[in-house]
Amino acid sequence: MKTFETFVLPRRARLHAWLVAPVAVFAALCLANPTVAAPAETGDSAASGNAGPTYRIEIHDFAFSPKELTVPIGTRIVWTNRDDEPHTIVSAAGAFKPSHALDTDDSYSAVLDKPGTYAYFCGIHPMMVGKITVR
Ligand SMILES: [Cu+2]
Repeated sequence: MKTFETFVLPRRARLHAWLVAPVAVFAALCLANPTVAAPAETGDSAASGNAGPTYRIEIHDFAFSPKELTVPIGTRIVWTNRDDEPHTIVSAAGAFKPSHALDTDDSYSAVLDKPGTYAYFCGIHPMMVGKITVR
């Protein structure tokens, strides 16, 4: 069974590569001029590049819970499969990358950084649908 970490770490590692160079330059500038305080560079929002909140959607008995959700711009949505059956998360409009098949207790996340309505479904069981409104 894949864990949440095996999914998240490679993504973090890629993001880390994006962040390291500018952070290193900024740190060098701060060392050269000690009156400028260095920002904290640890923590989830710094590492992921999104400062928004996190909302969780669970999959129970072939249904997303909550099925509909309204969230602020920049929210990270984390879906977790609590069924014994695999499920996937697919954006109806291709607004985010489809998930792999989630095993039991496996999670998938996407950051929704544009306002609008995001309809999604399970690619294995297309009758499983959900909707997120971002504003
Ligand atoms: Cu499914």
